[in-house]
Amino acid sequence: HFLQNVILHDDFRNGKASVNFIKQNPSLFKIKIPQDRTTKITNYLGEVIVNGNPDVKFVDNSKIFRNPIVPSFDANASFPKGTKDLLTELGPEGFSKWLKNEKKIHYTDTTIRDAHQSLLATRMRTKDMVAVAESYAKNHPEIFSIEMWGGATFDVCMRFLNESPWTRLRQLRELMPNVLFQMLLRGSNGVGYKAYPDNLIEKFVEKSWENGVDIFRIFDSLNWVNAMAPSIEYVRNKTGGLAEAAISYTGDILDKNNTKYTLTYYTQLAKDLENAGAHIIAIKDMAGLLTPYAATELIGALKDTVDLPLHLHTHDTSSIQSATYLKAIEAGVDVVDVALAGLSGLTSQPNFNSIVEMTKHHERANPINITSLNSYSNYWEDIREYYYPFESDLKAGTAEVYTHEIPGGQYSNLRPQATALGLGDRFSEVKKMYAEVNMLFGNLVKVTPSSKVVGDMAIYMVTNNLTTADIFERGTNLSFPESVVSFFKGDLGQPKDGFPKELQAIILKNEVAYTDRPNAHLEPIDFEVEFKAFKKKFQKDFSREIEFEDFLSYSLYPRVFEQAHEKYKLFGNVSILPTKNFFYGMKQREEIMIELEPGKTIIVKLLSVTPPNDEGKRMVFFKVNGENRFVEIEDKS
Ligand code: 3PY
Ligand code: ZN
Repeated sequence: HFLQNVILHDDFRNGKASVNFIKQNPSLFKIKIPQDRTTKITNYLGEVIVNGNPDVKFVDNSKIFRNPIVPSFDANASFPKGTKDLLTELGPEGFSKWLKNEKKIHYTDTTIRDAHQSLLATRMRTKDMVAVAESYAKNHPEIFSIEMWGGATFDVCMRFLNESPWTRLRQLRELMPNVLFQMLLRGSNGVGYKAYPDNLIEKFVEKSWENGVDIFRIFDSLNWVNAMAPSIEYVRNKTGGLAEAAISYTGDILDKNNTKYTLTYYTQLAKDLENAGAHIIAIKDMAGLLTPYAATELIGALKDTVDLPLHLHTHDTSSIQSATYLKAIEAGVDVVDVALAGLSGLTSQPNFNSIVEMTKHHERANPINITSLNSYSNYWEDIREYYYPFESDLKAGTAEVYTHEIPGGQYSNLRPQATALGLGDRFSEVKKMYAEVNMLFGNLVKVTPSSKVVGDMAIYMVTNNLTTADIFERGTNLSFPESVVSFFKGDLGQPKDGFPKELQAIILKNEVAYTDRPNAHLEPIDFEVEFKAFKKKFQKDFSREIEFEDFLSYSLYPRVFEQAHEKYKLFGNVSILPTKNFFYGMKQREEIMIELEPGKTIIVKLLSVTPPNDEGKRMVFFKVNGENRFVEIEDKS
């Protein structure tokens, strides 16, 4: 720091320092021990300024960002009563009955979970959600639920944003205490891509509830009830929340040639889920295949079969899914999933704002202040700009989805994935192969993680120029993607009608498949022993008391957690940075405010960046609260 004071002194910088420079400037010895957090955050900024954020593959320097406006609200007013208050009052069973008896259509807002998962590769940062949360909860307490957790958000949060998913949940809960929070749970796969020990899923459900989740949408990527039943039970036994069990929709019930996923198949599935203890039935149309007339049939039949409210989810990949909602609403669906306009459409959910307008004079209309709702869409439209590197670049809806059946969230990822593997020009082949692999694998329900297995195989086959015939002829000599082998072993559970036997033998070679629950092959976690070991390993680097929730993150994603932790040690809490600076660093002379903690804000200005020295290092000069500082960053270019 003495050196820092010398280098940053005006006389020294202007070449006016004489031999007496040090003697004449006793202030050089006034060394202020740097605030650890400030050092870390300037280290992060310096790193991104010099080397870029490794997650941002290209930077558009001409991009001009707008300033997102949070619609006004009364900070001193209490929160108007919403569905969360109703759940507390009625309990899960009573709430479920209330919902079923409601005449008006209800809305789940997916903007801060599935919408950005499906449009922006799940990169939405907590800060941008938190900024608008209280305003939204106060101005729109009539919203049925906010889907804000689970699915891919859990690991992406740690992996790419260096945030804790638990902190996101808690911060939002505090700012939105009146509206139900909803998460997506992949049944026995939790928020991961593989099976976990049952007692880990049980603890995860319990802690999710304690931290703020109310509705657990539970699905299984093969519609296997055995894989969903334990999670339904955990929600019922360990929480006061709602178990919403999902039937994942695939194929077309109106197609008479479709003998596998028929209307009867779905109604039976719904009945089984009701018997397993569900409070709500979700129809999870992850690829957006439920056509309007199919919705009339399906919703009608489900209402005749189960005594539970129905909650419809879709993706607008085809661009006609608002017609499906219209038909579903006419047929009596209770809740539909929508995204605020600015983050709706294409692979995301249908447009909330427009659906409200569409149903305005309908007998089931839910009166929502559309002018206000539009102002929230505008907020997200402006926020979205900051995430431009993660846009999938899909320009229009596609009717191909009915052929390839790729889920919305996967579809928007598949093109960048294919491009990264050098298959950019062969994306049509990848889509075609996806459909072919699906049939090769016996016509599957395709949703995370089974959809990933099909996608991996499709990419593998296109990359290696393999045909279906090749798989049967040369398969014993091929080494298949790990996810494919694991799937055929039974690691994701059992598909309807089992695995195609000949193919299974080719893929597994000498490995033995099993037919019971994959979780049955996993040792339960000894929480006491393992949490202790975890604390011992990580506590020293934590600036706060380590929590059981951290241990859950680690248990679900050990490597991701460790890598995030390494970054945390270097950079501290980067979730406090404005999104622009988190992704793109700072421009020269740019000045930003960073709130280190409530009431403690620092002002950081970027002064200059030196060319690399002999060791390839650059010095990045900042002014922090009026005081000069620099960090030394290795230029990796
Ligand atoms: C997820 O599992 O993340 C999904 O959104 C599946 O549709
Ligand atoms: Zn979805």
